[in-house]
Amino acid sequence: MTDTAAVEILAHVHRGVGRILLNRPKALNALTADMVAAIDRVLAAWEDTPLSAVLIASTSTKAFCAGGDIRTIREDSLAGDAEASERFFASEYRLNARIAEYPVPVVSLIDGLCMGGGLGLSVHGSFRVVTERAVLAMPETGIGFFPDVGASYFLPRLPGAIGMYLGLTGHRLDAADALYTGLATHFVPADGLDAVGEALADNPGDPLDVVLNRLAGRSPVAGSGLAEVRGDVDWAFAAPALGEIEKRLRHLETPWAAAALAALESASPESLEITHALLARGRQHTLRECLDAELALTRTTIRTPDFLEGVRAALVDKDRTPNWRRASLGGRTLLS
Ligand code: QUE
Repeated sequence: MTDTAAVEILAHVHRGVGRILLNRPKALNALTADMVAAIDRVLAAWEDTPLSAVLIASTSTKAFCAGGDIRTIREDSLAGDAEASERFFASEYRLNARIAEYPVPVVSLIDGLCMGGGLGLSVHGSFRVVTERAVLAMPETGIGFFPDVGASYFLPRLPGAIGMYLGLTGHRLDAADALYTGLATHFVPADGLDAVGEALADNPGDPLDVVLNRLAGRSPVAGSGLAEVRGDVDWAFAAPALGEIEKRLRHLETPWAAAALAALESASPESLEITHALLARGRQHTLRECLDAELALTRTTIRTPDFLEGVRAALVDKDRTPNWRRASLGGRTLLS
């Protein structure tokens, strides 16, 4: 671990509660290989420590974690260093699996942006607390990638066709939507987050769920915009093929359907094909199987023109006008 990485992850134990703080605020806590390795080492060491819970949180009020450090993945791919990317994804997905199987409850405190790799850190744990500033998304089809970090396990297990909708369009959820889908489990106002660790330490005999519920302000779950369009989401996104999803969205003629269509039209057509196939079959597989399938997919995906172009447009030049290899849907997919 380099000195820089040492400060990008802060970890300590206080009164029987472990706390891991993501501390790379300038990059919205995008996960580097060193950060993944550091979190994994901390969790491995704490497996033999009697803790009541492990908290994962951020030093930034803007972001919990914006995802993986895909800028570096792109640079490694362009430099022909596929092994570096392979090592990154393999260790990131191993960490996702460790969190899912961890003997101590893992509680993520999501204040601000949480995308991709940030969801990988949080959703596989026991509880996800969101604040009024939380924004959750799986936006990978917009950069020529696909929803990974176990998304092929957790998205198909969301109610109805919500997971397919989120994975294909990258739609952003607020706190109310996140609670509605189950991606979040509890609401705590941002100014109450600092009290979570102490409350867990003060009540070691109470179920974590009960302690977290006591800290909740008025839950905003009733205000979920996603709940209001749920019928249309389920009808459109349960269609058996991408072309059929688009046809149903066109048929609906609602503002929500128009926005969903626009999102599909701006995403990488190849990413949409891969994502649809991946999510359609994820429900039959274990988390480990899903992570293995995703790891295999990363090997081909990071070399595609759409991935290099998508990361360029979103994160390097920031022009947000990717020139995808294929103009629209239809044709072969990497999975067929
Ligand atoms: C899709 C992604 C990511 C993304 C945008 C997408 C992602 C990621 C970042 C990101 C954002 C801000 C930063 C940064 C990275 O954006 O994984 O370093 O400062 O890390 O559409 O998958």
